[in-house]
Amino acid sequence: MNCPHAEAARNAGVIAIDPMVQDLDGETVRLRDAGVLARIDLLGVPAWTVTRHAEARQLLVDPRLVKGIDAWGLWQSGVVTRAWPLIGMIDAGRSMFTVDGAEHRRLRTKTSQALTPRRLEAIRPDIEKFTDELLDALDAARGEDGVVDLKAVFAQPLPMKVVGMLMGVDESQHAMLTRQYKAFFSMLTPQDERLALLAELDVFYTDLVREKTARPTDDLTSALILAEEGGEPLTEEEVVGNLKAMVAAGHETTIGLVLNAVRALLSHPDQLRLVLDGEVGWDAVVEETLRWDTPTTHLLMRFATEDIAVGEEVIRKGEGVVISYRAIGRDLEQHGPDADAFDITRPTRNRHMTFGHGPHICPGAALSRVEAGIALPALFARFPGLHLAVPDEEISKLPVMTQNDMAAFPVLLG
Ligand code: STR
Repeated sequence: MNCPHAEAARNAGVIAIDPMVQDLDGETVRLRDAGVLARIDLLGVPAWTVTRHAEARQLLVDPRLVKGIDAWGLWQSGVVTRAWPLIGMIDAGRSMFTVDGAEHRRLRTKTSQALTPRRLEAIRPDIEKFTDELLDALDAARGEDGVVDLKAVFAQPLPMKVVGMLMGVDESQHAMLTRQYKAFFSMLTPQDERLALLAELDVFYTDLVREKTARPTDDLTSALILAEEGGEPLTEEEVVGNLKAMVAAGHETTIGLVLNAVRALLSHPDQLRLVLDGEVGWDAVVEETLRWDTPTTHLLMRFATEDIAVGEEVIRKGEGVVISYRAIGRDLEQHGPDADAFDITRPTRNRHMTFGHGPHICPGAALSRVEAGIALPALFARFPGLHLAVPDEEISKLPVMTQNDMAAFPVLLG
């Protein structure tokens, strides 16, 4: 029966997340105002989201919330299927991203060990070399009007080169991967195309894992294949799952970090001065950008295996919970009444939770800090007159629901 009143009552207080990302700041404030836990609608699918630092911190270590999609009531009942455009964010194959508990530790240990700050020192020179090459490419890519897209020529290829080198993905495949992930994340991609490209990527990664099984090299993919002494090796599916997660995560999120930092500095010249004069370090820029303009807007999803009370609300068994990192970064209780301001001198700038918390905390956090920590100072040293080629308001976001990504970032190199 068509009953508009019942429909309205059901929707009261539900915030529909805009797939076109037309007003990210407005949406973030609405989520924050809606409470610790907010009801959201993700393209017709209901979920909870946690919008506050303190409660997210608790939920992220709560073993009653799990990542495996089988615990989701809407999936069990067949309401959510592979036809839902966000399904690829959750049902991404068995990997450290989708498994909890002891099995999760088994899947994750080698990766997190390979990405410690100490181990990363070894690849710092490679990252510096990639950065220098891409700065040359930027110089050469200047159009007749002097405009160049900092995203396409610099911020996008750098993380791809780094994660490609780590995982042993040949350079010849980087452009293909960039294209596929762009289509994967975009809400404008029809779902059948998205499922087809995920299937193509599965074939690509499976072939890569078979090749590394036959001829191991010194990359992380080969290390994931080889068993620990006396330990159980990961299955092919598990290695493929981890590889997919690493490439997708390492690539997409770091683009956002680097570009959002540049954008924040160019639109806050006083802050840029502080760094260029050496009064505040680049690490402060990186941390404040992570807090203020998080690369990941919403992280999908965890599922309640029991009823979980949070403040006044109860997450029922089987319901899904999203972590809204952008809102969490703007938490007034955690960061003060000026949480919406970009301020690299803010005392709480390091006390953000943008990499998550608990067992699934981002294993690539140190890597992204190294990448941004090299890329940003090198960019401003090489092009001290760098500035936006269009007014800041004209930079458009990509229609990507979960990631904070822009379509292009036109700059003049000065
Ligand atoms: C993309 C599709 C895929 O094949 C595998 C994964 C697993 C890791 C996910 C990734 C996804 C999407 C972006 C994520 C990443 C982990 C970190 C990254 C969610 C679903 C973030 O944005 C934090």
